[in-house]
Amino acid sequence: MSSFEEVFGTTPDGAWRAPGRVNLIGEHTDYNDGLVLPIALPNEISVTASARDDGIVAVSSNGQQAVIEFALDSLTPGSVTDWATYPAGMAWILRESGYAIGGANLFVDSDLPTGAGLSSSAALLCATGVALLGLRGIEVDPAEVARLAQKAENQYVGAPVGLMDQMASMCCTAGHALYFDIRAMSTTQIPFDPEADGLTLLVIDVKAPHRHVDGEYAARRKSCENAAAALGVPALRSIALADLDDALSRLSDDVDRRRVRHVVTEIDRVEQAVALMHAGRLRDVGPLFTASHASLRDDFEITVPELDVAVDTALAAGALGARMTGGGFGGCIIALVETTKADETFKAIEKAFADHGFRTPTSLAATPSPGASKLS
Ligand code: GAF
Repeated sequence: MSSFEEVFGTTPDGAWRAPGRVNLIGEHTDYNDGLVLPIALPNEISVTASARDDGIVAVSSNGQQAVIEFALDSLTPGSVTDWATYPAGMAWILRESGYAIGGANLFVDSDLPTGAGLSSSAALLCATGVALLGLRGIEVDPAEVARLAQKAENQYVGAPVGLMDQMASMCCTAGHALYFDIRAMSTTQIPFDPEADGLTLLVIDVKAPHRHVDGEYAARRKSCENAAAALGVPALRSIALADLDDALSRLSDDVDRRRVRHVVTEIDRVEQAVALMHAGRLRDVGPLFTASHASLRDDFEITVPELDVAVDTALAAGALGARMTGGGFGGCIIALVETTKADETFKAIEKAFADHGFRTPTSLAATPSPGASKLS
């Protein structure tokens, strides 16, 4: 354990935080101009910071003695590597976008698991962004910080991600899911309180080993873009569910056809889920989760055995619905269960994992939490 004071030998000017997320439904739809429905988690990344007047940013994190330093003036994509590429990328995009940030000492702490598909990258970018801006008293709309964080991840880190994770980290509110329409760039806060209905949203990290996540993500995105171009639309969002069969008949590539079917049906499932939540019918959202998982497994082909076993076991234990959440190829599942069955559902998954020789899964609290803010 270390602290800002131990590492930098001075007192901080303030501390800022940004949370991770789980997406309730709407997977791999964001980069298709679609709809998503994430909640922010209580797990978050904090950045404790002080301003410096020499144009240098120094970053350190809990558990690491090393301090990594870079000069704001000489930042270019690729110039800072390892985990510090995220704070460097955020500093770079803020400067490129004309924000008068200056040098800083940044101490990063986290209770958000990395590599679990809970968007720790977006949380680190957003926490760094609000800290660097906050140190200079610069006020920026949260959705704009999210957009800058996405640009940093796309252009500095080199990951072709969509805008869902950053928006969740910046714009979620406690007790709500964030209904985000990417094409319209509009957000609506949807009350989400499973406990009030006697329900629990289980979030289970299946601890699957990393399997070529980045390349597969880029390949899915490319496939969607190729299909949109072949269909003569700006993005797959433009294909209505009623026109899906016609669109599929115009595509020659079977893989592209299945990718398109996932995206178009998934966007429709988000709309159905939101309508059911508005109508107070949360239990009826369960089957949409399960249909989403089947689509991600069979058409989008981004599940792994751990995710499928966890979902199948949750359903066999009586879950109302379950699905993988996030980018895929590992990470977490969510399962909507009667609260009275939450413990036995998790135990059933633990047993199934032991039987399959998988790593031991862990569960997280899924309390819908607020987006990024100043801590002190
Ligand atoms: C990852 C990406 F970062 C998001 O933009 C989104 O595409 C998600 O995978 C899949 O829905 O988290």
